[in-house]
Amino acid sequence: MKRRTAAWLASAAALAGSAFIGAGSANAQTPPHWARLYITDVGGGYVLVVVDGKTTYANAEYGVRVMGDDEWFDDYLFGMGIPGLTRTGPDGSFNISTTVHKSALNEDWGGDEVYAIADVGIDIWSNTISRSF
Ligand SMILES: [Ca+2]
Ligand SMILES: [Ca+2]
Repeated sequence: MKRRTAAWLASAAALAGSAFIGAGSANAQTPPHWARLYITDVGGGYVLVVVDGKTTYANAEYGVRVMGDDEWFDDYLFGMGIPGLTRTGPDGSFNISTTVHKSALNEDWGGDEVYAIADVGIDIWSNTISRSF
């Protein structure tokens, strides 16, 4: 019985391994829509928040919501972009930034998990940055 469990575990691990390789090669393809969040200290308690990405929508209006990830309800922290004015480029790419005080990203007790949603008609989720702001 023990031996059988070990064999099962080994094949499960092998499956997990191949699934991981599969996911890796899928990621090698550039997805049609993506967004990336960057947060950089600029001194005096302020940080530069940059969101860039790419969509298939050219010259499309968009806005960005910077969010705090929580177990039950994610908090809206602040927005970026001017309605009607902020648009993607002719190739569907976008890049937006703002400088805020760190306290704007201090979304809960202890460590904070911050991500962005670029709204281009569809919502594009960014990576999450975990840090204590
Ligand atoms: Ca949180
Ligand atoms: Ca915090």
